Amino acid sequence: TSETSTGSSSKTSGDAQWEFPRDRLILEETLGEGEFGKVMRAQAWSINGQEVYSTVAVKMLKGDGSFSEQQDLLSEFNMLKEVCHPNVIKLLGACTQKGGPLYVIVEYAQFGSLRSYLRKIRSLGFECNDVSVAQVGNPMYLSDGGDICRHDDVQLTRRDLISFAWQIAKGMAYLSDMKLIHRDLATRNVLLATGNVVKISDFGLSRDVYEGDTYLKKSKGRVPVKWMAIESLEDQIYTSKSDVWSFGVVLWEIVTLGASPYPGISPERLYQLLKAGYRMEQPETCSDQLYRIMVMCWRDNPRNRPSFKELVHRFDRMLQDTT
Ligand code: ACK
Repeated sequence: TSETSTGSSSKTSGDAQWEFPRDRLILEETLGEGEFGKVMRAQAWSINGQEVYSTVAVKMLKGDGSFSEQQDLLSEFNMLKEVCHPNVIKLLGACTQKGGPLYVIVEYAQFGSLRSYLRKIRSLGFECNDVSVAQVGNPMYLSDGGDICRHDDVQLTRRDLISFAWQIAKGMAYLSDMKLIHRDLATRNVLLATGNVVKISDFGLSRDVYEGDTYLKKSKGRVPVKWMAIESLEDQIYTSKSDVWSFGVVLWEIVTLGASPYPGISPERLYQLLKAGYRMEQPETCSDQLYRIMVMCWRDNPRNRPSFKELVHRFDRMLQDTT
């Protein structure tokens, strides 16, 4: 059934269980495109076993794509076959047969990327007439547990922001248990679905951990410098603890409602600054407690950073304290 086909048993089975006929897919609008790839919203007929159209997201290359881009998309497809967690985007199928481009079909997340959602909230914040919202810009506004934005259909509280962090940590704890390293964790690669459920996405750069717990990147590709751990910048070493560093940057993006990290600092200069001990300062909107966690994620020695499991516990406690 389609229920069991979403499980993690595909390493031994072929792609047949994931193959979805192209003629049952109606591509609609482009949701976004990067340099090489693009994501489209589509309707898929009977992809869940029921005789209905479901809204899905389809990942594909732009144009033909080079060999390495094709490999990235295939590698993402292969990673997604292995994973099954509520906070990780779910693979629904793929069109891999010759006679058309490679399509990877995943669940559709209603609110798009967490980054664009946070930015939308920030821009609405200034328009909202709620008192706590009018205080956007006030250093305390994220520290009092109140509303950040209440605007027609959009409402966001400080608790929601902590819940985003908690859910991302849970998804990442699962991935690190699975010995998977994401390598490109950032709010642009986290999606927001109905019910404020967060889904980790964009596995194009992720790799299985082969030797020990370290992945050494062999070739130069796209590098998300401002999310990268100091050892990844220096020696191209990637572990779950370098994902933890990126998670610290994600926390910074969350509390600043989608700001761009290290404002005013060029990617070329960043490594030297980090090496000299520089770290992003506490955003005005960030509680001391949250900033302490960020700084722990950015410790020089990967072993001194918290694990995702520890982070889940910390956010669990914070959520209990913010009810
Ligand atoms: O912020 P957005 O609207 O949400 O723009 C990006 C864009 O595609 C490029 O990544 C959106 N996107 C990606 N995957 C999905 C998905 N599964 N569901 C909904 N939107 C998606 C993302």
